[in-house]
Amino acid sequence: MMKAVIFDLDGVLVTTDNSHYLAWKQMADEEGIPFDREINERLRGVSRMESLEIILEKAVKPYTSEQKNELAQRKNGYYVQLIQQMGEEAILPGALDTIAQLKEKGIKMAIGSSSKNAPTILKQVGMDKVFDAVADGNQIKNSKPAPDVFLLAAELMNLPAEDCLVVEDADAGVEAAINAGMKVLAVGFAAGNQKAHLHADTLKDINLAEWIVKQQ
Ligand code: B16
Ligand code: MG
Repeated sequence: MMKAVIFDLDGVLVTTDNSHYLAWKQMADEEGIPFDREINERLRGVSRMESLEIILEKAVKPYTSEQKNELAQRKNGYYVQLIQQMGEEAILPGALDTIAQLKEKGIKMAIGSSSKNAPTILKQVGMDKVFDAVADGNQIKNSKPAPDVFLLAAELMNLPAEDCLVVEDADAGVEAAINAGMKVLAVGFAAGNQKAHLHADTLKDINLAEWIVKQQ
């Protein structure tokens, strides 16, 4: 029985994607590595170090693991500066209404994000007290498309995987939800993903609470 929704954070509830792009772009420009919005699309839902590896495919010189750590840290410094200026305006269309409707129907909610900055982001947008559980990049070893972050979110809510629906904007995240044995609503950049069970451009375009109640 469907009892809970696990939200991805970046690109589903909040729009941090441009800040990720700007921070990677600054680091890549400093290093003389070609980087554009097309390459940036491949980083959606992917962990920080795996994102760096994708960016380094275009690098002309090899980097040691120490240097790679420095590049990732440098990017994160730029990113944290950007998200510290962020507020409620970063919340995506339909997110607050969907959360309110789910709460009203007594449906549990969690975060399942690859980001190690998830707690900061939730605080910045005033959502730090909203969720029954937060599973993020700080608590897991294998990032999406591995199912770990969603399985952890379900475990933290004391629910089996099959009782949870994931909302994702990344193909890697849709894959992760399926690998976890969960249903998935694909939104935003993943809205066309045919592996997902439900599709919507934004959370504004679907009544998720109603859909879940119908499954119960
Ligand atoms: P950080 P999500 C993901 O968040 C982003 O989509 C992805 O672009 C980013 O590289 C990843 O978090 C790691 O973020 O560097 O802050 O740990 O979409 O899973 O909420
Ligand atoms: Mg995302």
